[in-house]
Amino acid sequence: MTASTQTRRALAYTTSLAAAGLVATALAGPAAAEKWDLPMAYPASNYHTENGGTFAACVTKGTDGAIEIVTHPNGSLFGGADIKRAVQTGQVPIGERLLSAHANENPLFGVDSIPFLATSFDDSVKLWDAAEPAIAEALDEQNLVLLYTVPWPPQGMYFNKEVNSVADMEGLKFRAYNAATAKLAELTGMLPVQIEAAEVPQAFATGVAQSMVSSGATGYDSKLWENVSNFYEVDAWLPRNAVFVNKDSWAALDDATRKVFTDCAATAESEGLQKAKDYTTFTLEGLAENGMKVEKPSDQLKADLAKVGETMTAEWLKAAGDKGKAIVDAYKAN
Ligand code: PCA
Repeated sequence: MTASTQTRRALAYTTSLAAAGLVATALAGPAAAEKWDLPMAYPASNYHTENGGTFAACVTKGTDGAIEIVTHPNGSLFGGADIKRAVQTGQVPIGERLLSAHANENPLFGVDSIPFLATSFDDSVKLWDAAEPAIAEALDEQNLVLLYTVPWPPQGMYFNKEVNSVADMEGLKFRAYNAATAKLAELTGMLPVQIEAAEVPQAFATGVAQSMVSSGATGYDSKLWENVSNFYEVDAWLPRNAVFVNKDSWAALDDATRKVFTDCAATAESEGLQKAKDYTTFTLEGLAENGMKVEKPSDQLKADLAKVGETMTAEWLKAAGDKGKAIVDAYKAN
């Protein structure tokens, strides 16, 4: 039997069911389920992804299955670099992405990657409180509705040798994940190459990268101990992942459904923050247990990086203009 014969038979069958009133009955049951694919860039075992899964289940349950959100971890549906555009253009209705990876579109998206501005979870929350309205507005201008954000743990530095100063970094191949990390590499004499988290294990295994700035979380997720030996807790900043919805998809939802989304998002934001804190300790211990040296930076390294931070802060303030300055001032005033 050919495919088209099969289709014709199926149609004939459906028509006869409809005639019998059976299809109508089936459709009048629970509201027609809509499947919303949610692409994510990080591994399934990472807390952002798990938290997103809980959020997805919350919406699916809260809407009685009318909207079923299905998460796709580790860049499996869209690579990290493509997720935001996929949501903007409506290829998918919802997605999760590292905000600062888009600082090239709008410097405000990089507010959470200014070195040494907000270096603890508490300060990260304070900075986010100051920044959120402007960022939500910037996303809105790009056809996106911001739902929630969750920070990554404080960013430290990974090396395949002991490093006690910026001079020790000279010439290393450095894995970058946004404009700030690439800039940091440049200012420290390293050679940046942009690599998504999903590709990090391979990049280090093949020698494409020898160092990076990231959290203990991503080093742990990537089993980085197989290729690097040292992690320095420099606490440079805490970047955030954001979950956002395509504005047209959002506009099509009724008020009750939107409330389910925003309630689930509020829970995801607070539970995600706690998960981030828990995962910080768990993964730093995990790196050490697997043989890495996990330690505070030397005074020299700290002083060298502070200088780099000053340069980067000045550059960000210049790029982000009045809106950027207003956020930093509001943050500092609190
Ligand atoms: N992990 C992500 C972003 C920040 C982090 O801690 C990464 O390395 O890509």
